[in-house]
Amino acid sequence: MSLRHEKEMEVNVQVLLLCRPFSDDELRSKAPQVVTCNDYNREVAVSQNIAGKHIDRVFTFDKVFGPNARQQDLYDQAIIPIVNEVLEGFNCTIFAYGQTGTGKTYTMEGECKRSKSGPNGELPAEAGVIPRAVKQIFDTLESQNAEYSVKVTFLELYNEEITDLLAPEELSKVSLEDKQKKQLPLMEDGKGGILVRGLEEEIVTSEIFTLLERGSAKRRTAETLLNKQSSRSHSLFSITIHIKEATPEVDLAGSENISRSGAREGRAREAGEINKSLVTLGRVINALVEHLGHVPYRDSKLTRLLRDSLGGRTKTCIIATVSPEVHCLEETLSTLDYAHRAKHIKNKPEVNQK
Ligand code: ADP
Ligand code: ZZD
Repeated sequence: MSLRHEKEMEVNVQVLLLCRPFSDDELRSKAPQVVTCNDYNREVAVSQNIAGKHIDRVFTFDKVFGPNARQQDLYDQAIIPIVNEVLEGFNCTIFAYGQTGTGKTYTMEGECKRSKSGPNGELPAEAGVIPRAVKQIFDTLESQNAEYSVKVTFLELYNEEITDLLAPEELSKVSLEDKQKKQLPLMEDGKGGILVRGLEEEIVTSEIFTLLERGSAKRRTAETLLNKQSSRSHSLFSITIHIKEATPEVDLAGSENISRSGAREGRAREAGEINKSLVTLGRVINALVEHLGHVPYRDSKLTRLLRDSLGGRTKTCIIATVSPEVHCLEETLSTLDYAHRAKHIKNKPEVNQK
């Protein structure tokens, strides 16, 4: 197969479904389970019978992870291959979509619990996609003796405003007004891409965890200070890798890869307020699936940032998260419908070469 052919191949967005376990409280309240996962058949069933009203629906996804799946299962089965593609030169995006409280942050970031890491520098079992991907990237590059550089960015999008979660400290006691000056603009990069002007790009070594800590601490501070509801914020973490090939004949075959993770979203409307980014994301997916001529990427910052990931040249994996709980049923069905539609989006991944 020629390279040209390979370049023009369309691939579908990959969609994974993840159902979190019942929390201790939910277990105590003996809430009925309305979501049943069959990981092996990649199916998820939603069923409920009340007062003669039956809901019975089955959805199939590229992979299904039921409540017993561990962080490592998801990573080994679904994410390792994606990170390998990043290391081969593709741009890849992984993003989580689902109702608040269904595990987007848990999945993408994970939790540190008490122990900061396991024995001998291993990640804790509760580490999510981001720290595991970072580890895989450094482990691979180190084992290849490659000459490389790794840069990361971490931003938060809230109410159509972008804040840099890695910007140097001075934040703890800053006034609300000062912080609003820190909003960063989105700009076209002149090559059909998009960039966030003024975003801190940190060159990292494997000592990245101080940086992650800075990011999540800053997000927490901002949430408290500005009284933000995390249910309406989106976080985006990106990793860019440049690899210099060792072969002297080849002059600088570099590659630039971005692996993004957007987590955190919530109801489309809360207290009468519209989450513009989330609503637009829905419209973009709809336009792509229905092959409508106009795709309204430009209508929100989230969709501008994700433009290349939805119908562009990036390989994209969506992790849809749901709760097993009966009270979430309506939102669960809407997440499943939405995620299922997203399976039909096609991208045309291209390897970066420089
Ligand atoms: P979101 O980011 O979607 O709002 P969170 O990641 O904050 O949701 O998860 C909500 C709660 O559920 C947290 O207390 C988290 O620890 C727990 N949780 C989510 N997913 C899992 C899982 N797969 N296993 C165990 N606990 C989980
Ligand atoms: N989910 C936690 C952060 C939060 O909401 O604050 S967990 C992972 C990815 C990006 C940012 C932070 C993390 C996180 C962490 C917690 C505390 C200090 C540093 C980093 C984490 C969790 C498990 C393994 C590695 C990093």
